[in-house]
Amino acid sequence: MAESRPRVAIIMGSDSDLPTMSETAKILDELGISHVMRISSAHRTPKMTAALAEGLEDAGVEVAIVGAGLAAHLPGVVASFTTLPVIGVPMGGGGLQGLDALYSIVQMPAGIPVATMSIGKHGAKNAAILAAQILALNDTAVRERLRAFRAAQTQAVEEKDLSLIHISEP
Ligand code: RP5
Repeated sequence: MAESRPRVAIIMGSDSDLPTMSETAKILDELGISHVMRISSAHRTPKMTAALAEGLEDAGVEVAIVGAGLAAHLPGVVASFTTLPVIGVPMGGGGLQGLDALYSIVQMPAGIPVATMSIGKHGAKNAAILAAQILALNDTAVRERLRAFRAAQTQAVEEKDLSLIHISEP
């Protein structure tokens, strides 16, 4: 990354979350946003999680994106140790196909919000875009890159539509 200071921290509960949370990193790379990835568990390494979350602001991080599965307490625990915006990503899979993680992350009690995304890779991608939108409030370069990202997305759909019309012609 061009900047050494990570603007976004991607934290996940286990390395088994990496295939999903890598999607977050890919979009942040595309948008030119510096980030750091960490593994820390709310249940297996609670002290490490507290220290990590407490140190985010001093490290210059502006947004935390936190992914976890099953009884997914990690996003809420991170949020309890920082006033930075925290975006939660529920992992899919498990016995309840990610519904357990979704409910664990989204049902935060008043006072400690977590902006909860959809389950799995869609949520992981949207977490990166939402983080970029937060940073874009005070960063015109990020805003411009977001606009270009949207325009490319629109163009890709239009091109697919055109190719479909072409294939369907007699
Ligand atoms: C959660 O438990 C992690 O976020 C992960 O999604 C889930 C399972 O972890 P592993 O047993 O695969 O390490 O804490």
